[in-house]
Amino acid sequence: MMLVINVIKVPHVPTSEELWNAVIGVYFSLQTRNPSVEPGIDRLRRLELRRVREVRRYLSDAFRDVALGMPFLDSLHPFYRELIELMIDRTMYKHSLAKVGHATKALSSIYKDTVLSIKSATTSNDITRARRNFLARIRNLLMDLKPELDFLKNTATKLDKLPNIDPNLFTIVVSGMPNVGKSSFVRCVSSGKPKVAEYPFTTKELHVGHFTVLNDVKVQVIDTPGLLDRSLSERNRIELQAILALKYLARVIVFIVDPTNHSGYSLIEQVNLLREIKDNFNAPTLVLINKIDIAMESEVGTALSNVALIDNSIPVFRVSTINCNGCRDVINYIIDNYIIPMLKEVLSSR
Ligand SMILES: Nc1nc2c(ncn2[C@@H]2O[C@H](COP(=O)(O)OP(=O)(O)OP(=O)(O)O)[C@@H](O)[C@H]2O)c(=O)[nH]1
Ligand SMILES: [Mg+2]
Repeated sequence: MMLVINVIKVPHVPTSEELWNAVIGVYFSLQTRNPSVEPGIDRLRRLELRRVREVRRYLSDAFRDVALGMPFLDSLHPFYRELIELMIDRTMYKHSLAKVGHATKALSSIYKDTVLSIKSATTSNDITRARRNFLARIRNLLMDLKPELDFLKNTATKLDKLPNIDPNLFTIVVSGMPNVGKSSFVRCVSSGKPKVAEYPFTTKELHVGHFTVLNDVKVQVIDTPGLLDRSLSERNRIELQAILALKYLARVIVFIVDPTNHSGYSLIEQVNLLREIKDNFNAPTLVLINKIDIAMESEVGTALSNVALIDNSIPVFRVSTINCNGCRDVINYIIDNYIIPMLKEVLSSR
């Protein structure tokens, strides 16, 4: 069975310049140990051999840490794999890791050539020449890796900022069009504190919050960027993150509708999106009619009947996420109808 890795850990990725500075540091920090007893050339030879050996060890460790430390995409949970593929060019990623990995071979061959030159040196000038060649070749090797190391460093920075999502936890994914109150809902019901603002597309990436049930069962709530009413092929990278959360993480989908014209999106568009989500994802969906503090009764009524036209068995809640009214009822419903039954199932299968 393939091991699926759910947490993303990234190593420090040095730049070519950092590695070069470190090489110079390692090289010249080593000085001759017993200056007086050995004849000059032997002393120089021994010192030079130690220096190239240490540089080789330092660089091969650095290359290995990067090549093996960066995540292996095919071992990741598909949610993370596809999320990362939205952010970076997979081909360039694989090429960069392979090139850094292969640099160890080039390093070995530079090392072997240099050892031969140092061993066959008969004058101190020969040793100086061997050193100059060695450092020049190492510098070329490092500069040749510059685009790949820069790319991997940039990738590591992006991966480091990924939300800490655990695909194994019971997960509620909050979805809907922009500006309808998704982030406000997540703030009401979980530890997550995503930004709330009066303009659409405030949320541009996934945010995670948690709450606990029965003292120690951790539940994950994911805030997603708003989706527009359009087909999958037209969706941009920001929307696709929301799609991945719906596809791979959602055990329950909370779909928020703004029945007023406050969000800037019509009820028809929102209901079309709801239909699209119901058609494409299997997780049970709950609908929240939000902003009831400002909605007219007629607006709420129209929203309710349009939702019922899609599926009159969808559980619907009236809420106001600006002051969290009704939000606790939504969570209690999810706990009673989805989380407790899941826990009972887990216990009975033991
Ligand atoms: N009157 C009223 N305003 C609300 C309510 N819930 C949210 N808002 C306002 O609606 C705006 C959008 O809220 P957000 O929670 O940021 O909405 P969102 O769906 O996360 O928006 P995006 O991240 O842009 O997709 C903010 O100005 C909120 O204060 C509500 O229940 N009543
Ligand atoms: Mg938001």
